[in-house]
Amino acid sequence: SASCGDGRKRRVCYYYDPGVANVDYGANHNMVPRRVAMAHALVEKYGLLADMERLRVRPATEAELRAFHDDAYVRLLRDITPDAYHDGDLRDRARACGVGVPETDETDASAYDNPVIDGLWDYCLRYAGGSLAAARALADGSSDIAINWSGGMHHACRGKASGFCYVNDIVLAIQELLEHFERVLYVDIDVHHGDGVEEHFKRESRVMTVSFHLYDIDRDVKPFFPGTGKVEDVGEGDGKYYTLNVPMKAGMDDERYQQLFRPIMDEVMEKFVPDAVVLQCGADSLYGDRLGEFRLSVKGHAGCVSYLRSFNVPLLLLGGGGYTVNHVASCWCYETAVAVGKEKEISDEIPFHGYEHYYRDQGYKLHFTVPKKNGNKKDDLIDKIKQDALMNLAMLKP
Ligand code: V1S
Ligand code: CA
Ligand code: ZN
Repeated sequence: SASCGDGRKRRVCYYYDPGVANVDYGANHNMVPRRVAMAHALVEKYGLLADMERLRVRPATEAELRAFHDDAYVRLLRDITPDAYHDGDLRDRARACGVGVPETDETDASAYDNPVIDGLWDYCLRYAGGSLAAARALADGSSDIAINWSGGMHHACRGKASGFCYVNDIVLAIQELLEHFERVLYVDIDVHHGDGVEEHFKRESRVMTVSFHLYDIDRDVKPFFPGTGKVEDVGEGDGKYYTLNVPMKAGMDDERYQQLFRPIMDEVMEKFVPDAVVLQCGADSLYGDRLGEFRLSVKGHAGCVSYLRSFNVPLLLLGGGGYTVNHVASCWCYETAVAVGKEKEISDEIPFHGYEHYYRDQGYKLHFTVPKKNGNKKDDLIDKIKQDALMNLAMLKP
């Protein structure tokens, strides 16, 4: 039984399968699924499992994946293994689907975004199965909040892997929610644009997608991945204005992020009135991330979770990016505590849990510190982004 600031209890269910934490993208790869095992070990040691129901679920089925992904791609994911990749035909099929090593370089499979990894199929079925089960727990009314930190793979397309994502568990979960709820809101606080989810629902008025991300076309080298998500992209046809993009500059801190997040989400909640909310909690928007360039603290990031939780609408919490693994684990553990309403009760001292050595640089504390940056506090850009976003929202029928 979880109580919280607003005094209301939430029934929380939680999916964790060690099978999704033990896959290896390769030695040089930024994506380290072990971060989910680290988050889980903290959740367990802080005693949070007692406040949640643990989801034990079967992996997704091929048929379930085909609710979004095309047949040939599903077959490819099923058939491809590091060994089978030597087969010329399979290799060509894999490359056509964004999986494996591009033509130019045969030597270092680990240096590419979506490598052919051991246990790939099993990994995909399990993290997708977790998100589907979590969606069902909300749909059947048995939970108020459902959590799958191994999900949130927002870049995967119908027939193509992209940005470390093979199967788009978010699209699958939203489709499941649409069977039971009239309107579903998707919110994405990963530092990258949630392009795969947006693309699929951009013509749909029953799903509103909102992504906050780093977007910088004025870069000298190349745009920040994936290069999409400008504020002018608002959806199409019936779905026009049911897509909202909030592009931000590098260096966003807690204060400025919340200056955008809260008023924008207030307006979205008032205009769209969702029956369920899916929050992709990509932790690469935290300070010190190996890929991201924002400066959020764990509390700043978790502020988004507690804010959306306070609307008392069924809430699905998913993972996503996050490449400084100790920060990621701190963040998702703390957000689990927010979900059950115990964030005030968990100690800042990292308990012994087998991964404590990762926390040496942050003094074995759960919360790392974000150094203050001296600079212009008054930031006109924030007002401009906020105005642009609110103008798009004003076009939504109330
Ligand atoms: N930024 C970035 C980045 N870094 C890598 C990378 C680094 C080392 C490796 F061994 C393998 C890959 N890839 C990228 C980006 C993809 C970022 C994906 C973010 C995913 C998410 O957090 O939103 C959700 C889980 N890829 C690119 O920039 C593409 C390339 C254009 C450049 C890098 N090469 C390796 C592929 C093509
Ligand atoms: Ca995002
Ligand atoms: Zn990301």
